[in-house]
Amino acid sequence: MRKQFISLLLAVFTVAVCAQPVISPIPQEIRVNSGVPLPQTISFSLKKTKALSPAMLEFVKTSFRISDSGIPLYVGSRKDKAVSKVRKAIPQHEEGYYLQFDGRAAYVAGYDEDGVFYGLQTLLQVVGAEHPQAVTVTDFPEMPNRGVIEGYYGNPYSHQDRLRLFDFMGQNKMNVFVYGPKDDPYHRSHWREDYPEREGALMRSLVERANKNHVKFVWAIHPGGDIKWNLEDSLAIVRKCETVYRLGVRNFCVFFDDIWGEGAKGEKQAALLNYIHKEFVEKHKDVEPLIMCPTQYNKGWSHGDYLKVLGEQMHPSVRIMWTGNTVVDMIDRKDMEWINAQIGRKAFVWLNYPVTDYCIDHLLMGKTYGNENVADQVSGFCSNPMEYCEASKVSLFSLADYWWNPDMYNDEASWQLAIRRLQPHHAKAFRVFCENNVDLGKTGHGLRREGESPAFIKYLEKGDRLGLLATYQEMLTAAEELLSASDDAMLQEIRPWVEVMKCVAQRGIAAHKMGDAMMQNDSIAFINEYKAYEKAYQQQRKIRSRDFEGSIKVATPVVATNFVEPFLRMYVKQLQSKYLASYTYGAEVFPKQEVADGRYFVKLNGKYLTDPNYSQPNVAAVLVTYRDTINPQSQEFHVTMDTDTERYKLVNVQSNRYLNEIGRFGTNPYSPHWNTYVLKRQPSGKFTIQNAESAGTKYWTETPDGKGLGYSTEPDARFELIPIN
Ligand code: 14T
Repeated sequence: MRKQFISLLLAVFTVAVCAQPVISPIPQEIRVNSGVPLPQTISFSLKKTKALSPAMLEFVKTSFRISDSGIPLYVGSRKDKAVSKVRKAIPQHEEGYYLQFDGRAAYVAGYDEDGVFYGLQTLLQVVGAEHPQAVTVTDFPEMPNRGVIEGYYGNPYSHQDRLRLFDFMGQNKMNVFVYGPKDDPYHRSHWREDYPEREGALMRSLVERANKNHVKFVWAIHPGGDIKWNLEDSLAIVRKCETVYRLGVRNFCVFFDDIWGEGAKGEKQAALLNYIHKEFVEKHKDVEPLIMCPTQYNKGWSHGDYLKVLGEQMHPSVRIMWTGNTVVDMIDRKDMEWINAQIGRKAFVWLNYPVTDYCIDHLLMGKTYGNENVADQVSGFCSNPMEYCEASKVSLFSLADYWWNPDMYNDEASWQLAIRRLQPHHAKAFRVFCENNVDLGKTGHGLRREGESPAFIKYLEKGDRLGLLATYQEMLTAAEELLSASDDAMLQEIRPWVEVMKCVAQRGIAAHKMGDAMMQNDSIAFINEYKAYEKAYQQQRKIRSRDFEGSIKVATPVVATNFVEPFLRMYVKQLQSKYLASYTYGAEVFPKQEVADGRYFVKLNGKYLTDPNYSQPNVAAVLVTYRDTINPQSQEFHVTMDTDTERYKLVNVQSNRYLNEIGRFGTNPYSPHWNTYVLKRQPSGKFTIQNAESAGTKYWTETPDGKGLGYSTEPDARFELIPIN
């Protein structure tokens, strides 16, 4: 800290014009020697390369400008001759490095190979700056295992996603990737089976790319759903690990999360891990200690002696994962003290942020805040991201910053830098986008994120109508810029959300003009603007993400849900009733629907209508008494009026499958003649739902056991449609 302060002071005094170079993650100690004039483009001539590994040599040659007349560059780890001149300055810390670059020569001296790699990454940032400066950097990470755990439910990352992610991780000094996508069948549902040739080859190339970036590729198996605690299944796991070992993987992990019954027993899990340790890890010189995710992986779920049993019975080298006080939680020191005492070792944090598998319509692009400095209390700290790999990088960038040097972490500065680094050509527009995709709304997990739509809120509080108009216009301009530039992976990935932002902005502008028209008593303009508002809203409702054949989670993107969206709905509704109180012109354009198009819970007799299994074709809808917290969207429905029939269509939000006339999520193409229903609002506010046209005239009701949908000739007036925001 003190050193940092002194070097900061030095930097302030010695650098008159240029600010300190922006290095991320923020180094432990950086000194700027600003008297040295440096050219804009810098090339190096490589010296004494004998001790360098071929991979490192290749990395240097492909990353820097190399020329015989360049600045001499000496690269090596602490034992190498190349860096003997600066050996004493190398920090005694794994992955640490010393970098000295004074314009006449550059030394990149790592404590180890990882340190060399990170020193080179820093040098790349120094020479890549707009105005390169001479620097001396002494640096090391404070947390040992920093990275990403692909551990969510939903569409696993594509091969290209992962390749790009590993490069990004290398650049930002992250060193672990845990491979555990819930919906890779060879990880979980069919864990006993080998990867087919093609998938195996892809995994091999992933491991290569991870190695190149000094990222440990950890392969996880999730056997707890149907494991038998016998020798046969223990052998099956070791055998499977051997096949993955042959693909190049050297780090392994076993997950027991989200299971119950037989698989959840602590003694059995501990014995299995010990077996794998003995029969697999110890049999290979190059396999590192195991990691495991317990069933009781957060404090809220812990009970009995489960965690103590793991701690006492499991080999001390096995690391145990932990998500905090709840499933989705930020981490503080007290939490870590508690869990570490339970398990007799330092827990390996599995941070469920920015994962959105429980709120798939949202992107989490806001500031990453709320974690304390727990560097000395963890054996690792990884983030479970969104299934949107590119979008997740805003948070991952900041987490990398936090993991490396937690005391210097500044959530605001780190977020701003993430935006500039990820979208250098559209930083302003991307920032507007990020600002409007912050909060995740109410979920079963309770996490909320602050700071959404800051400009909008500022003007709303002041009652500044023109200010509000300016924020809609800013959103519109940003959306248009990002849509016309969709040339990189990030912009392609966020495109559906950008389209929604555009619609929200258009609605905002139309709503503003409705307000103007109202003040001017201009009913023609009012109705025209209402039509523009509705048109944009209808466009918005049609937008989907990941809506491809076989998609595991289709999203209906939402943007600015915390303030802008609810404000617009309320504002237009108010204007509409005010209008109807004084005017008749155009009144027919307002909806006369029994129920407005939107998303609803459909409840009968207090029970939720649910699509019980998105991967089972033609599955029957069920009625359940509880909210599904794993897959909340399985209980949500898009209810829309079919304009052809003026009847209603019910589509499950998660699976995107329509509910058919026999109460199943059908596989036939949708037909308004069969698959639309007559909804009638009763005086009680509840509804009846009736088949129509080709499907007859029967009313929906519950089956005699109360667990499913049945039919009756008598109307059942107990259906509720509960809107979801
Ligand atoms: F292994 C754990 F640490 C963990 O977090 N498991 C899952 C994870 O795959 C998922 O991405 C994450 C966020 O939804 O939460 C866990 O999944 C849950 C969470 C629940 F509250 C599954 C069931 C729940 F009831």
